[in-house]
Amino acid sequence: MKFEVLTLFPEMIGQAVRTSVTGRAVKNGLITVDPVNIRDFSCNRHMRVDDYPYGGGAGMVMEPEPVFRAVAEAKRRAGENTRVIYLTPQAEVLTQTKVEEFAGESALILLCGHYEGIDERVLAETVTDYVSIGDYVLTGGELGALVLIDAVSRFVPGVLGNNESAYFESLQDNLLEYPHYTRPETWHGKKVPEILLSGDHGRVEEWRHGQSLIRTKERRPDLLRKFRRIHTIWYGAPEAGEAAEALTGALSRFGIVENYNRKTLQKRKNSLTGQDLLVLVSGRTGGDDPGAAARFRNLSGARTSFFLFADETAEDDGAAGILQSRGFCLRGADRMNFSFRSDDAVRKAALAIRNELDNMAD
Ligand code: 6GU
Repeated sequence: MKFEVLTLFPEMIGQAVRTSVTGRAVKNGLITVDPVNIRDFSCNRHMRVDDYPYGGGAGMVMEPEPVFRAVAEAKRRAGENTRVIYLTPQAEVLTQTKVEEFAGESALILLCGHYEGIDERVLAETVTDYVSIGDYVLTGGELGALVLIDAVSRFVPGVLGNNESAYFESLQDNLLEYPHYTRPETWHGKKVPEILLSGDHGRVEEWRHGQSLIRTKERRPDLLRKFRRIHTIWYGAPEAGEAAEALTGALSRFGIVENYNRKTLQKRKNSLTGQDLLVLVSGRTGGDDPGAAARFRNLSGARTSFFLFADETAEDDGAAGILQSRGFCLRGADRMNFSFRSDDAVRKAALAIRNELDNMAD
């Protein structure tokens, strides 16, 4: 991943990024962070890049031309179609979903403003994304750029010790992390929760999920409204099962995957709530297929959102219509060729779902 950072304070970027996890990533060549000094593109002898605002008022405004030239230089280095992200409090606040979306790019250009801001015309002409890191005002965009670089770098393969952990971080699920403990077993008279010493992995996971819920309810009730328990149901060819497992894993650490080729599941009553999310993955079916109506006769929702992913080679069996008549609301549908299923396709599908969920909650 390549980051081009346009700034008046290049040393601020260089110093911070060469520390800790991002520092190691730079050393190992997994990410590159190249500051571009906007002042180098000044149009006058004094290297001035700002001027008084038209219409009067306090402060200075960064001129359009030096910024335009700096962006052009960054695009020469990173590619003409690279996204240009302007760090500004006048934007939507960065979310984990957005971070993952950015992580899907091979390069990003980060534009940091200073003073009162940048001339609107060059922003309109060059910027593709506006990002804020929170509802407070900073003196410039550099800290925002560093936050974005840090959060995105976690998704670059190899940057974290364990490749998996970027995805299994709590915010993926819109839940806060459960509490963590290490030795000693008793510290200042406080004991580590008994269950963590039990060695029962299943019960530990269940306890952690419960703790995540309690903590989110206490500290971030706004996030809890976005939490959806993922139920993935697949049927047809076994590749659909593989795609279902991969997609569910990319969405949540608490997801449930069920194989609806099995008659026992078709017979069992399965009622999902509005807090659940159904992901349907349908592969190519054989001659003994009972059809969508029979398969889902015991499955019902309560205005439960669902997404449908069908194999390109599978026939449309009307599953979407059946489910809509059984209390489910279709939020998105796509065709994927599961036999050519790539991790990239799964990641994109997961992102599409998360984006839709984030939007639904707002
Ligand atoms: Cl990204 N930039 C600036 N200048 N101020 C901010 C911000 C960014 N996010 C919140 N406040």
